[in-house]
Amino acid sequence: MIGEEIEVLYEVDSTNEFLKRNYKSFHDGAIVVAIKQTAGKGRMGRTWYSPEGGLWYSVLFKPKVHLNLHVYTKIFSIAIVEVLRKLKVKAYIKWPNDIYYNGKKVAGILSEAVSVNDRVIAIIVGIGINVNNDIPEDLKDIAISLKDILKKKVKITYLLDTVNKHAWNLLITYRNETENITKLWKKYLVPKEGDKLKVKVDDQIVEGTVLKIGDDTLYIDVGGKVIGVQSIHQIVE
Ligand code: BT5
Repeated sequence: MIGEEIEVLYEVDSTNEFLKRNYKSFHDGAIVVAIKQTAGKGRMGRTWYSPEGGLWYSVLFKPKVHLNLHVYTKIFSIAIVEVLRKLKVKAYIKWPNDIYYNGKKVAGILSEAVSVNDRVIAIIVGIGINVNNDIPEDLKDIAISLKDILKKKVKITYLLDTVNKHAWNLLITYRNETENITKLWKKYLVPKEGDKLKVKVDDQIVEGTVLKIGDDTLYIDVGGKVIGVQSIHQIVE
């Protein structure tokens, strides 16, 4: 189960970092929730704004057989989107793993592996959802909270519980057929294969068509030449 063991911290630098330091003291499926993070982080050293009112937590996995890191990220992306859709929030996944609503980011996921002597011994999946927190002025164009979408507050414990239960069901159902997780992930994914995109390549904006979607790379046909896009931030539109 996810969340049978739970540690709630009022304030911590980052729940991912906390679990990296303390994973030995927790069992498989344990979660660490913070009321606020002082150094919440995104991918590639980016900052994740995490004041009181949001849902900021990390899940620890210590299975006998590890799945690829992407599988855990996809499972939580799908779980969050499906739980939000039940709340009538038409969320979608923006490649590779951001949760968006109407062009703005509602949630983000940061999965990390803990390795000892090149062997993965634990996986930490960090989840950040803007729930009842305000969005600061400098992020208002790109981020949104559930309370502003629904015009009312959402119970954080309900969200935590339903996302975890749903993620656990997906994991148990599909852990031996991860191609079905990818299929489900693609169902909610934007862009889709065949979509037209504008991409920034060497400071030039070029238009292309998505040929193939990979976990780390989008393959785009730009006038007959195939280019690989590594980060969503190269995508303009
Ligand atoms: C992510 O990174 O989207 C992963 C976020 C994971 C956060 C959770 S919270 C619990 C756990 N503990 C941690 O320390 N982290 C995890 P990325 O795709 O790199 O997006 C980062 C970018 O999103 C920033 O550069 C900002 O532009 C934007 N951003 C920052 N805070 C935001 C927020 N609260 N809501 C929406 N966008 C935000």
